[in-house]
Amino acid sequence: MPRRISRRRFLTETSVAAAALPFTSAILNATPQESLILWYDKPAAEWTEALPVGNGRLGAMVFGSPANEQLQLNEDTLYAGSPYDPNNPEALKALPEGRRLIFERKYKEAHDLVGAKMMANPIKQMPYEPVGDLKLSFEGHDNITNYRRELDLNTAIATVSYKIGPTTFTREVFVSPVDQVIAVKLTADTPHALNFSATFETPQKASVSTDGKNVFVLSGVNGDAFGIKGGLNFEAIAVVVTRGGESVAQNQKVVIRNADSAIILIAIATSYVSYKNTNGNPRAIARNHLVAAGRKTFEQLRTAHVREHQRLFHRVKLNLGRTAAAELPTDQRPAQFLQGLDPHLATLYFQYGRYLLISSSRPGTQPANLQGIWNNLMTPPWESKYTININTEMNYWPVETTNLPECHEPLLRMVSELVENGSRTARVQYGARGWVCHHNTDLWRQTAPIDGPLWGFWPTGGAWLCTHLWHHYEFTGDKQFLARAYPVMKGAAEFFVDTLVEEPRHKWLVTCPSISPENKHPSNVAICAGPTMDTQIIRDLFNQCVRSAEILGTDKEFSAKLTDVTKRLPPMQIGKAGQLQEWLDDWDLEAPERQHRHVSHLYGLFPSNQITARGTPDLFAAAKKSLELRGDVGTGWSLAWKINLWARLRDGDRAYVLLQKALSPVYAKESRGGGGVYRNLFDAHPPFQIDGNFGATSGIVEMLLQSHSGEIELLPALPAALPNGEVRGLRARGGFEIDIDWKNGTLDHVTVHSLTGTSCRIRYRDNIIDVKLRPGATREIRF
Ligand code: FUC
Repeated sequence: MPRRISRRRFLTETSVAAAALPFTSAILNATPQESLILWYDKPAAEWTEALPVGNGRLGAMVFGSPANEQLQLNEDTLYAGSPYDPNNPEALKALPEGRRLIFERKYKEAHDLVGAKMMANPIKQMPYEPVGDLKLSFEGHDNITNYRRELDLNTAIATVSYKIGPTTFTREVFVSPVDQVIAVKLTADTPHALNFSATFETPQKASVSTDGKNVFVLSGVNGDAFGIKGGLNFEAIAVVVTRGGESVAQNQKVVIRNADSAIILIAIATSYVSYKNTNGNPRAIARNHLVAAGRKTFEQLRTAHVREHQRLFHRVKLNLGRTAAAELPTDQRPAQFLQGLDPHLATLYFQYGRYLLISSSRPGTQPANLQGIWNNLMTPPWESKYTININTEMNYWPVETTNLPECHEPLLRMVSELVENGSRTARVQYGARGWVCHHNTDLWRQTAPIDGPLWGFWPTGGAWLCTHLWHHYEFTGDKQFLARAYPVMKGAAEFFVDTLVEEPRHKWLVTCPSISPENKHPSNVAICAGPTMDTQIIRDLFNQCVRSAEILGTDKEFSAKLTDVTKRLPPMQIGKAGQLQEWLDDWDLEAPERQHRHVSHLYGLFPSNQITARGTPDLFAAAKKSLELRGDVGTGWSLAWKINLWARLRDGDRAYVLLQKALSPVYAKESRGGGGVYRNLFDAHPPFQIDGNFGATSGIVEMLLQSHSGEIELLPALPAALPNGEVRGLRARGGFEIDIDWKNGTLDHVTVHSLTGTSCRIRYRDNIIDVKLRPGATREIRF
């Protein structure tokens, strides 16, 4: 069980640390509640200004307009389409020819062949779709004063308040993970002052009806997409309960007159049962949730919601100092951060990442997709699905380190769900055993190569996802979990045992055809053999299989096979500029887009541990050279990856420069695009993509704590801009929780708490301490 961090202890220590900080008075006045709020003095004018709430399954974006409130609604299984089979039987026939062309270096011909014969049909996967909007209209709420809207990360509640004359109107919104409803409370502090109408609107094929005088219902079917017919029904039901006043149904609306307060509970469900079953009964599910929630008072719903949120959220505390800038409306703070005046924005952004993960990925839900669970468009960018050549993995980079292992469950479950369709793709398209997933998947767990050869002909996506199974074990030590995960990892490995082929020059075993994600080599196509990232991922997968089999006491023969194959994988190579080669050939300097956003070959440095300062110094220097050549430009997630990479390269100041870029306001006139944040601190690719939020949260951890090289290293990349601070409750591999306090750029002390681990080695700079601990025990250490 994770340790509860006592608030008293944290606050006491905060006050102590504050004495060393330049911003003493501000810190001493701060309470945790005040310090983790996004707030604004205007309603959201655009979707990326609205505030996200969610329980992993249901999401809402709260706009906060006084006269016309809008809650844009999502349910995480509402994708277009229905179970489908996109595998292309032509592919197997074309495979030998494709390989021959690549090994003869006829890359353009190979690209054309792969494009014509080997891609999925349809060539796109299904988009994630919105449910619609809850619309509340308040006549006469135009001349308002004292406007404020906020999202409190400590309670996961969005609030709007304003005054009309002497009356204060408030709205509170949360999405309960306990009771599975979106709950809205509207109040006015003058009796009978609350008048509004409520209804649903939607871009879906759907109808709105009322039921009695206080219920309204949205019933619809999902969309068709790319030739695949929709096969899901969905239903959203809202019930309005008023205190004082009355409610009547009128033209698909519920109208509330002269109430003191009103509560709206919304339940939403689809007929999705699994990736191959759409026979659920959304009406029954939604009604059951509403009936059960309706038995509780609003206070009871709220208390249970807050308690469950805080159970996860409060496991980690971070204090990087606080200045007066932290009191500004949130959208004014990025500009201050860029000037070095608002270190607390880094804390808020770090905790926002944790908040967004808790709100978009909980046990039993779908994993967080490209937009988490928040999407208002029927045709969202990249279908708002799962791009697994970086984006989905990045979503889960902070999940173990920031003490949210439960939130990993949706992704880990998705990996096991990919096995069935992935085995079909392996068999049909490659004639291979095991399973494979290319660079994307969707609700229907499709695995075939999509989009086109430049993006999609990449067989290593499923293998990368498998490394998350191993990481979950590394952090938790949960052997029962490993026993369930191992067959999934083994199946992914089997695919490569069957499909790796000998390249002609060195006789190394390589993937072919493949790509180094989305980056063209000098032939102006991406198709190639054995890109460095593939080999790194396969080496991880094979090693992790061998270690798992050892731990589980199974599969000696298969492990021996994997060990043999591993010896024949290409080594990582250093090219003519001293860089880590992205491809088998030393093409990096001649590649058409040398500053490409994907830094795939640096997978070996982060998230993997194949390249480390002490273990592989030459490769470490080469990886640094590669990152220098790539430059600091990039999309939101690219900047976030580079924060983690510079932290692994032990350059905290460069990591901090990347964090500043990641936090530049894209809404400011001078912004030139290429990463940044929107007003609601959603990451901008642009457009909005949530991976950058999660990647930055992970990057901040990597500045403070790393545990990938067999030891727990404290403050390995502390930026000069963050000389004083404290963090509580980060997790390290081996089953430990770590608290770190630092002053004037130097470690003050560390507290190690064992969850499951019994011994660890702790490093601070060149000092090492070996620690032995019983599970459950805590030790404070000064170096
Ligand atoms: C990959 C990236 C794009 C984008 C998309 C969702 O294809 O190259 O930049 O993030 O995924």
